[in-house]
Amino acid sequence: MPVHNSDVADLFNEIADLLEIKGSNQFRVRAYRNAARTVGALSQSVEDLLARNEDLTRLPGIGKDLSGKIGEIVKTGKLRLLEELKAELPPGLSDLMKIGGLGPKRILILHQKLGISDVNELRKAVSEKKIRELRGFGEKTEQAIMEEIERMKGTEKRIKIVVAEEIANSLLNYLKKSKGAKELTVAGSYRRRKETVGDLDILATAEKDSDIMDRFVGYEDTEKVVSKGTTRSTILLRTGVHVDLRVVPEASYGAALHYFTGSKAHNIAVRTLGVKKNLKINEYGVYKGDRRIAGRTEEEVFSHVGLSFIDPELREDMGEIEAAMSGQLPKLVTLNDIRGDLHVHTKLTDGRNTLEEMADAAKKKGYHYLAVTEHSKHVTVARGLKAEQLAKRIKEIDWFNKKSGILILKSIELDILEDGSLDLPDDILKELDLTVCSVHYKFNLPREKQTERIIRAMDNPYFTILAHPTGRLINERKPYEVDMERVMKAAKERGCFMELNAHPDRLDLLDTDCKMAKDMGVKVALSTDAHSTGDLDYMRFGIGQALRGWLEADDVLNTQSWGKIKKLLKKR
Ligand code: DGT
Ligand code: CA
Ligand code: CA
Ligand code: ZN
Repeated sequence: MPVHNSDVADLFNEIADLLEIKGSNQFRVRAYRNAARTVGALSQSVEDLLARNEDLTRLPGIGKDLSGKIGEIVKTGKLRLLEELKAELPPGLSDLMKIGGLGPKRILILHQKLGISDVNELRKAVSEKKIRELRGFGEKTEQAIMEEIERMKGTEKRIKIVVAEEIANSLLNYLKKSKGAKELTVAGSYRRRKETVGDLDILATAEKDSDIMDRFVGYEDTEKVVSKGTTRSTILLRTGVHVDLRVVPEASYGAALHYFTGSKAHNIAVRTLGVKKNLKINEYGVYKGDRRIAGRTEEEVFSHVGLSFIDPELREDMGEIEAAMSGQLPKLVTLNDIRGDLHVHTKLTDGRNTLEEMADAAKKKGYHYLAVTEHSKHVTVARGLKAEQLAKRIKEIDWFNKKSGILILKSIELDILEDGSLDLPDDILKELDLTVCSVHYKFNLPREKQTERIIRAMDNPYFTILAHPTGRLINERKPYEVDMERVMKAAKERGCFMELNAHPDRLDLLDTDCKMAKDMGVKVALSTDAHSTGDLDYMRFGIGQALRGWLEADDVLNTQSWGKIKKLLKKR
């Protein structure tokens, strides 16, 4: 399994928690927390940096010791220091840190006075009203702790689509080799291409004598077989992911696929339509009285309730039922419609490949153009470009375009500074074909200020595309506070565009924002933010998200020819 930056950050934070519970030196605690933050916010994976022999001590807050620890995590997937600390303390103690309002000092008291070592014991102590007896706690605190425990339920980490895909593909490849296996599909949120999934729901059909269930529970990455039956089994993988396998009769396959693809809200809406037609719809089929009248394919299920086929990505009960009924479903954008990528990095800043290599890879995809967008100078960790360096890059591209079979667009990923100005002066920006503008720091401005900051940046005539417009990093950083509707209105007025960043750590715009952009007539740039040639393939995740946002080819900027885009830009 690859080691993600978030894994490293998690381990460092856990160490900091345990050190704090132990009452260790505050500087030492803070060093781990800072390192966790640095690694969590990096745009490149530390695994890749190390593979390229990069010196991690170049990063802020990472010294020799911590850089060695990162190496240890990447190599072994764990940390000896953490194991040692855990051995000294009860295992559930660090989970208690996740409860808001419970710092390490209080956890230590709870542990010493009441012997509490995990969330369950804490819950028990709360219900027995024991917490309020402790000095410095009281009834109010006890109540607050209870509310926090309740709130924590259901906030377990969901896995990113890119990780889910890796897991699903190897498991499917393995299951395909089962004796007598026929259909094999991953349903659930995975099939709806959600940006994260809770668990994987696999559906299969198979011959009577198939060994698919035995094979499933024998999968080598299994940590635990949760349950095993003839038609349904559940395993827990070492990665912490639960997988269900259901083997269904062929006559029910379409009904089961529809049911287990969900979403739940969509299913309920479809079932309600069925009830109006006196039909019962469940995972086994469509029934008139006791008689099954359909269920072999999803199309059958839809057509019996008067609907045309609805793509899985649309099944959220967000208007798709009404649209399917009236023949108004969108003609969704496809990967084939994409003519170029408008946000990629190269070796000149923090990318892994050269301009030539990126251009070659884009050409192989059949792209007509590629905008190369290095970081601007404010991003010092990525050695962002100053005006002179950008000028040099522009000359290089002019030369390159004479001989290459793909049009390289002159561009840059410009930092939006705190006051809403752009990171480089207009006299160099005017030499570019377009810009991609980003918020990379000061994520915690109040909503009003953040909104103003971005809109002020859009006032600059050289502002073209707002990159990763929410600033979130999935499972790592919340979106910043911003009034997206005002931002889009401003983009519309000024002829700017919104990016849907296809990187699986980002995937913003969100689906609902895509819909808003479409409704407002603001075109969306679907870009990968590639830092290597391989990353160009992230476009498929962007397409998934675009479909969830109902986007059609014409709603997407980079389905257009460069000539057409240039005309759109001229409107500024
Ligand atoms: P996840 O795993 O949290 O990312 O989301 P899903 O959508 O994959 O949900 P999951 O795994 O709990 O269930 C898979 C599908 O099964 C779900 O999308 C719809 C269907 N389903 C599950 N429970 C119910 C239910 O109580 N009623 C209905 N109508 N459908 C359900
Ligand atoms: Ca699921
Ligand atoms: Ca499930
Ligand atoms: Zn970027």
